[in-house]
Amino acid sequence: MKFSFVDSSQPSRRRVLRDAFTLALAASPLASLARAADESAAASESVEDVTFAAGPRPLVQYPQKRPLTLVTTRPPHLETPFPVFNEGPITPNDAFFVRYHLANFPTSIDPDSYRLTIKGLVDTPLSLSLAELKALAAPVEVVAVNQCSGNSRGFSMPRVFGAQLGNGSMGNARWVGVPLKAVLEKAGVKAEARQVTFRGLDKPVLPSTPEFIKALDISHAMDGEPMIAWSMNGTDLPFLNGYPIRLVVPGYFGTYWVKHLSEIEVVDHTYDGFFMAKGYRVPDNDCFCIAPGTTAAKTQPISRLPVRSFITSVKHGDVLPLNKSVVLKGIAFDGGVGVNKVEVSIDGGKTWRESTLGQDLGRYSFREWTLPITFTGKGATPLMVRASNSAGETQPLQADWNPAGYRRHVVETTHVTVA
Ligand SMILES: Nc1nc2c(c(=O)[nH]1)N[C@H]1C(S)=C(S)[C@@H](COP(=O)(O)O)O[C@H]1N2
Ligand SMILES: [Mo]
Repeated sequence: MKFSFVDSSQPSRRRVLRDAFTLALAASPLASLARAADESAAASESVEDVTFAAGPRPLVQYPQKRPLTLVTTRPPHLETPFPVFNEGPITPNDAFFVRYHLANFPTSIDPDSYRLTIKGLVDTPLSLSLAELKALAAPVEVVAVNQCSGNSRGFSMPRVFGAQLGNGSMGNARWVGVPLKAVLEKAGVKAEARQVTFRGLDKPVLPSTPEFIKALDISHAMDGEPMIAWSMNGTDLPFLNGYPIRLVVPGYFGTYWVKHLSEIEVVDHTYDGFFMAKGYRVPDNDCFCIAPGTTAAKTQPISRLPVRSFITSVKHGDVLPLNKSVVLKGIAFDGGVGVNKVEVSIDGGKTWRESTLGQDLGRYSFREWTLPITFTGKGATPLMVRASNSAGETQPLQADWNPAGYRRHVVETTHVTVA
């Protein structure tokens, strides 16, 4: 690894702290980041065990992170190695996935001069320091899943364009911050407000590349749930997960969780920037899906997470013992209704056995499940897992398809052998 942490000539406690967030040499931060990732990808001998069309992918290590699965280098897209999800319902910060759209993302941030601007249709535009933001309201806490819209895209059949993501572009963390609502109320939202836009510090490299700006309806922005968070699992946000502050939108796909949040603007229209009007849209129908080769009559911005579940304790190709109890374990989650049932089938979906749900960390969190099974038949055995929520929503047995490979939530099947 070639990350060079800036050497401090006046080591005060604050300097040391700040330097921990300085990812690369100031002279050429982007170049050194890219080079480091390339070199470590090329030199890597550790290859994550994934079995899908994209083939095996190397592990790479970035600052504040353990080795993560490389999807793309410029900009970095790193996935959580899947076995991490078997370790507990909270994804550790150093294993949490990383995704950026724009190659020109910050590599050094000074918390003392950081400002969050609130402008547009407000009575009083604000420019808040981190201290002012933190003092603005009582902190709130939520355990919530951040899942990329394209998580699992690499399994789409027929295959779709875009980075071939495995199942590791998701994570569950405990977030602490202030409600977005409190900040907007402090500025005073004008009556004409329709949407609120969010922008972070990252910038396109080329002027022709659209900026990464996301929008929420004013009613959503003011409903008390979206949060401006500075803490993740009890500590500052890792740099690559949005230090020093990011938007957390519980129940919504990660695309709205703007990192290095620097500017909030209240607008009187439906914001039509690229990442709302063109990108991150799904077919506007009940399944958010179309037949491959057809075009959606109408689309809408992607929004809430559908119900999903995984087996984490066994992987494809594992050999499980005959006539001996094996405890299967996994995770399930949804967009905030709350998972109330996880079932497993070992006979191709003919019969289902209900698992025991683990600790409830809140309706936006991963929920662990366990199920002891004694296999009494030898040979190839498909393990299928299906979650439902208390609104009766469940997972389809056949994958819904859309051209961007978004929102995948088919019943997962893990192929094992009983011997
Ligand atoms: N500033 C900024 N915020 C961003 C993005 C980005 O490119 N720039 N990508 C979004 C997308 S698509 C996802 S999936 C999540 C990923 O969050 P993570 O990198 O903390 O895992 O960040 C979101 N916030
Ligand atoms: Mo994403």
